[in-house]
Amino acid sequence: MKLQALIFDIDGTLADTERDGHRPAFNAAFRQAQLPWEWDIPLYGELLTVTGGKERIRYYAERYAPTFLHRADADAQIRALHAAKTAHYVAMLGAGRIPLLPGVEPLLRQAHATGLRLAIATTTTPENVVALLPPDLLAWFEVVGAGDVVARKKPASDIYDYVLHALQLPPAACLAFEDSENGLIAARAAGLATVVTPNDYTRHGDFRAALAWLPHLRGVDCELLQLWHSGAYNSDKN
Ligand code: XBP
Ligand code: MG
Repeated sequence: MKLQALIFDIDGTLADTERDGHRPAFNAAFRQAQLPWEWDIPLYGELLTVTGGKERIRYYAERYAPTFLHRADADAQIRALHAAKTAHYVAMLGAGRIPLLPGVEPLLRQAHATGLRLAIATTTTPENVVALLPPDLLAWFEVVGAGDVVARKKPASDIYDYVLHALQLPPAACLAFEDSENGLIAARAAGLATVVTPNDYTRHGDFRAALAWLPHLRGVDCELLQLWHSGAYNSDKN
C-alpha cells in the first residue's frame, strides 16, 4: 500500500521538551502552590514512564507524597496543578521557543511539499502543541490528536486509533514517529510501522519493534521513508 501520511509524536520526537520544558514547568506549578516538591533531572526520568501530566503528578504523589492524596479535593488539586503547569509551559515557550530537533523541519517541509499528509498523536495538552510549533508549520498538520481527547494515554493505542480514524486511513498507509518505548508500543498496537529517534531520557527503551531506530531524523527524507515503508509491508512485520 502507498505511503500517504506521517504521524508524529511531539514530546521528545519533534522537540526535546521534557528536561528543560515540561519538568521546570511542573516545578514552577509546585512552587506556586507552595508544595515542597522538586522534580530533578534523574527523578523526572523515572516519572516519564507515566505519560500525561496529571497522571504523572498522581503517580509521584502515590510514591513520594501519599498524604497529598488523602485530601478530599485531591483530584481537583491535581487538575489545578496541571493547569498551572500548562500555563508556565506555554509562557516558557512564548519567551523562547524550544527548537525542533535536527532533521525535523526539512522532513516536514518535504512531506508537505510532496503531498504526504501530516498528523500529530501526542499525550500532551493541545495548548502545548500550539505553543511549540510555529503557526505556518502547525497549519500543515491536518489532524492534531492530543491530551484528553482519548480516555487512555500511551502506551494504549487510543490516540493513534483516533488519528487514523480522523485521517480515514488504514495503518498500512501511514508511518509513525516516536521517541519512547511507551510511544512505540502505542503506535504498534494501532498497527503502525514506526520510526524511533530516542533521546537521553528514552534511549534505554526496547525498540526492537521499530521499523527503524536512529539517533535523529537528519538526512531522513521522503524517498527513504517510502523505501522503508514498502519494505515493512512486503515483509511479515505487519
Ligand atoms: C509526552 C508526555 C506528556 C508531557 C506532559 O508523552 O508524557 O505528558 O510530558 O504533557 P508522549 P502534559 O511524547 O509519549 O506523547 O502535562 O500536557 O500532559
Ligand atoms: Mg514522546
